[in-house]
Amino acid sequence: MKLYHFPPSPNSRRVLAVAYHLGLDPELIDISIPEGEQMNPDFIALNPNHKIPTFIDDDGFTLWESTAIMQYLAKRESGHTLYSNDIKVQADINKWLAWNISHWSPACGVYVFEYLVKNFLNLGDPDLDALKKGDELFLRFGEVLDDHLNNRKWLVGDNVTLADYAVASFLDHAETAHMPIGKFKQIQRWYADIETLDGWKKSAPANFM
Ligand SMILES: N[C@@H](CCC(=O)N[C@@H](CS)C(=O)NCC(=O)O)C(=O)O
Repeated sequence: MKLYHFPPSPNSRRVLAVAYHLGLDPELIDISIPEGEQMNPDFIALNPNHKIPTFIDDDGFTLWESTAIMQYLAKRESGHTLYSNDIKVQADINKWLAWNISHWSPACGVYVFEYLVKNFLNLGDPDLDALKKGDELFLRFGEVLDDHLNNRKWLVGDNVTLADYAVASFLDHAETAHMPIGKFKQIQRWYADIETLDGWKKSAPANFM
């Protein structure tokens, strides 16, 4: 199996962490977003959105969208707790996956773009209006996450699931991207546990943006 990725990207990190958690070892193909490698016609033929992560299974089955790839890998493998077959537990995991796509990743993404991507690509100073909007989103949805984690080790049930990997994926950049995470003690405690997971450690990019 192959995974086209850009190592600092939270979108590819969550897929790689899940793959490693499951004991998989995909061939990694680096796509340098700053150098525009995602615009190569061969890559666009795989993913017309020209976005990483993009996954190809051993039989040629090709899939894009990080959440769909995580779900596919978890369904493909057995003997793990990442994606329960119980319909209510799975629905709960799906709820957090959808929440991550709709609310949490866009909130975290503001800081990553304004502080890291712009710096990396020489796109100028952070936009204060964008950061103000980011603060509104981050504080609003961060409170939901922090409250939920109170007295819970993981987001759903007693074991780490896809929900944890998905929601955690931007937080590696929390400090360098100046996310206002300071007041969210439960998120910090939970993320410290994520950082102890073998799949998370093994998927860490060698260099940050
Ligand atoms: N919803 C997508 C988002 C993927 C995404 O935004 N990837 C970015 C890097 S973080 C990308 O490839 N951007 C290149 C482009 O849009 O041309 C997913 O979860 O897989």
